[in-house]
Amino acid sequence: MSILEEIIRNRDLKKRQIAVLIDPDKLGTADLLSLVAKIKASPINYILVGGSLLSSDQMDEYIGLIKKEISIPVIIFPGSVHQISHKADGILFLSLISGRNPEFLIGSQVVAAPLLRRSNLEVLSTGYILVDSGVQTTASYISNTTPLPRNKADIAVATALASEMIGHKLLYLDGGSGAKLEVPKEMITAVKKHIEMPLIIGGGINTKEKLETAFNSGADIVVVGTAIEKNQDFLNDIVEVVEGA
Ligand code: 1GP
Repeated sequence: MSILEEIIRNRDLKKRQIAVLIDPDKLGTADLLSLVAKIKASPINYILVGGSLLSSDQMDEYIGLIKKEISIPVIIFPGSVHQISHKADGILFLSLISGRNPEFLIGSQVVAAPLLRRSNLEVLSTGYILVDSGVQTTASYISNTTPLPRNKADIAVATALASEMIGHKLLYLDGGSGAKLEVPKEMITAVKKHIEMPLIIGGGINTKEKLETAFNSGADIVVVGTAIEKNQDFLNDIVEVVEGA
């Protein structure tokens, strides 16, 4: 089964799906291995690897280490073309549709496409919307784009509809890594009501309550990065929310 089929099947079964985001710059090998062991013993569905500003040139080695230990899909969440690794299972082929910077709408994708065609990576076409989260995030600064205003659910809906009409297969609403404020629940609910494709939510999810709210508002997958990076025991809270559904 492809990764997309797995996401859709879980969504149709109303399963709460979790993706743990790992930034190779922030997690050394020893911490990585202990985290992967914990993930292996949990119901986590996917591992995302990447970051908006990544200096590590060890993506292959890093992902190789993860793949050796675990069988759940490992998906690249790329900040740039340099983060493509053939060791992963798939890649979020992102188009930053909240922004108006052509480089992140189509430029990088053109450079990446021939590399991806030669790889075995599953390409997951994803409309990527950065939502204002109270502070400027690395993603918005590096991409030189303005995030979508957090009180404008109508703009989020229109953008999501355009994304679906263009043909994206997934929609990702992201406050950005370490977001001070998570994506508003009203925005998640409004977007969910208008689209068929699976909805991914991330950015600033660091409590059980926020995780629960994201799922109850309509998230099919929630991405958690910083909270686990700071405290791997947060995985226990995640398991409670996922299994308490
Ligand atoms: C960032 O959505 C991801 O792009 C995860 O965010 O690191 O805040 O969990 P956090």
